[in-house]
Amino acid sequence: MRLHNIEFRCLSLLFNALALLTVSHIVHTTHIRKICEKRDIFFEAFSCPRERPGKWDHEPITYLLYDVNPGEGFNLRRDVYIRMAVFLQFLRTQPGYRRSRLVLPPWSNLVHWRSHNIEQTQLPWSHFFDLPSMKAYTDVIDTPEFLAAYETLHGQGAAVVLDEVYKLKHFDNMFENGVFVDKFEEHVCPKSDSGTLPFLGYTNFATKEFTCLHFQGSAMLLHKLLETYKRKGQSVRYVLVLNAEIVLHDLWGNVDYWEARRSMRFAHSLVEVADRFRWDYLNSSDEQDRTVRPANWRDASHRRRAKGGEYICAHLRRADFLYGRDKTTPTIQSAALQIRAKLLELGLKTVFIASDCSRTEFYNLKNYLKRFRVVRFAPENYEQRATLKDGGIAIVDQIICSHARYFIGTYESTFTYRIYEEREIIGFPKDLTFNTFCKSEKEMNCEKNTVWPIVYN
Ligand SMILES: Nc1nc2c(ncn2[C@@H]2O[C@H](COP(=O)(O)OP(=O)(O)O)[C@@H](O)[C@H]2O)c(=O)[nH]1
Ligand SMILES: *[C@@H]1O[C@H](CO)[C@@H](O)[C@H](O)[C@H]1NC(C)=O
Ligand SMILES: [Mg+2]
Repeated sequence: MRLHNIEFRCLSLLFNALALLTVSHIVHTTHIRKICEKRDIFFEAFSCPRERPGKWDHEPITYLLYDVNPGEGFNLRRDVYIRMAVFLQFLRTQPGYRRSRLVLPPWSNLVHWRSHNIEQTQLPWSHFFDLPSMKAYTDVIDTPEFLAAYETLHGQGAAVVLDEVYKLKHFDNMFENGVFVDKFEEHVCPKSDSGTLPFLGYTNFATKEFTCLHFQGSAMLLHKLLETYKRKGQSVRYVLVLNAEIVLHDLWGNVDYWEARRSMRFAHSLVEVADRFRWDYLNSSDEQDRTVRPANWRDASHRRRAKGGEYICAHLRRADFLYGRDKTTPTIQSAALQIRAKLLELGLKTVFIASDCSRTEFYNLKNYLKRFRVVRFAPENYEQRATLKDGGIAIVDQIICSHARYFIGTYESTFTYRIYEEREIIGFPKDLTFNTFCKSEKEMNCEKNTVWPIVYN
C-alpha cells in the first residue's frame, strides 16, 4: 500500500511537471530546482543534477555550440551566454540530454576592437573569464577544450563535422493576430547565408545539415527544436545555433540569471592588473573598500555593505553612440558638468573615466574638470596592450568601475549594465550604482537605465 502511495505521489509530481513542460513553453527552471532540493529519491530519475557519476553514461552527449551575429559587441554577447547557460542547466535535467555541454564561441576581431597592431582572433573565454568558476554553474567548455574532446573521439587532426546547424532569424511578423507566441519554422535559406562560413571562424568546420529557421521565443524553445530534429542512435550530437541573440531569456533577472551571472568571474590576470591600478592610483583595495568576496561565488549571500574606493567612476560611451544614440548621449562638456556636480556633492576629488572616447575627447573632458583628478587606465607599454588585448583593457575598466564609491553610466549601454551587475554582486547600495548620464546637465529627470537588483535563492 505504501509503495503504491509513493508511486502515486511520484507519478502525480511527474505529471504536474510534464504538464508544466508541455502546456507552457516557458518552463521556469526554479520549479525544477525545487523538486530537486527535496531530494526525493524517487524523483532523482527526473531531474537532480548532483547524481552519482557515470549514471547517465548510456545517454548521448550533445555538444551545443552557438554563435552571435558578427556585429554584436562584447557585453551583449555576455548576455547571450547567460541565456544559453541557463538553458543548458535546464536541458541537463531532461531525459536524453543529461550529458549536454555548452561550447563557448571564440572571440574574434569584434568591431569595437580597434587596435589593429595586435593579434585578437579566436580568443578563448579563458582569456577574459575564470573558466573554473563558470564551470561551477553548468557544463560549459571553451572551444580549445571542445577541439581536444573532438580529437579524442574522432582522431587527431580530424576536420570537425557538425550534425546540424540552425541559422535563426526573426519572423517578419512577430505579433500574428496581436499575440506573441513561441514558435519556429523552416524557411528556404537566402543565398547570403552561405556567408555564415566559416563557422566560428574555423575553416575546417563543416556540417551535415544546414537549416534556416524563423524563430521567436525563449531559450526553452531550443529544447523543442532539439527534440524535433533528433535522430535515433546518435551517441554524440554536434549542434550549432547561429544568431543565438534571437533567442530570448526565459526570465531576465531571476535567480537563475543571477547564478549564471555570478559565475562569470573575470580571469585572475585581469583582476590583478585592475587591483594593482586601484592600489597605485586610487588608494583602493578590497579590505579598505569592503569589497572582499568569497573565493567561491556560491558562498556569497545578499548584503549591501560595500563602500568602494574614494573615487567615482563614469562610464562614458562614445564612438557609435554619438550617431546611433545622439538623443541620449551627452556632450563631453555636459558629461563633465554632471561629473563635477556629483564630485562636489559626495566631497570626492577623483574621477575614474572608462570610455571608448578619443584622445581629444579625453583631453577636453580633463579641461572641464581642472580642479579634480581625472584618471584613466592605459596599458603601460605595447607588451601589456598585446597581452591584455582590447577586450582585456575594457574588462580592467569595468573592474575598476565596479569598485568605485559611486558609479554613473551611459543610457542603454550593455557595457554599463554589466558594471551595474558587478556592483550588485559586490554588494553596493543601489543608489550608488544605478545612475545614468542625462543628455544635458539641465534636465536631471531624463530617462534612466532600468534598475535590476540582484536576487538570491
Ligand atoms: N576600454 C573600454 N572600452 C569600451 C568602453 N566602452 C565601450 N568600449 C568598447 O566598445 C564596446 C561596446 O560594445 P558593447 O560591449 O556591446 O556595449 P554597448 O555597445 O555599450 O552596449 C566594448 O565591448 C568595448 O570594446 C570603455 O569604457 N572602456
Ligand atoms: C587611503 O585610504 C584610506 C582608507 O580608505 C585612508 O585612511 C587614507 O588616508 C588614504 N590615503 C591617502 C594617501 O589618501
Ligand atoms: Mg553594442
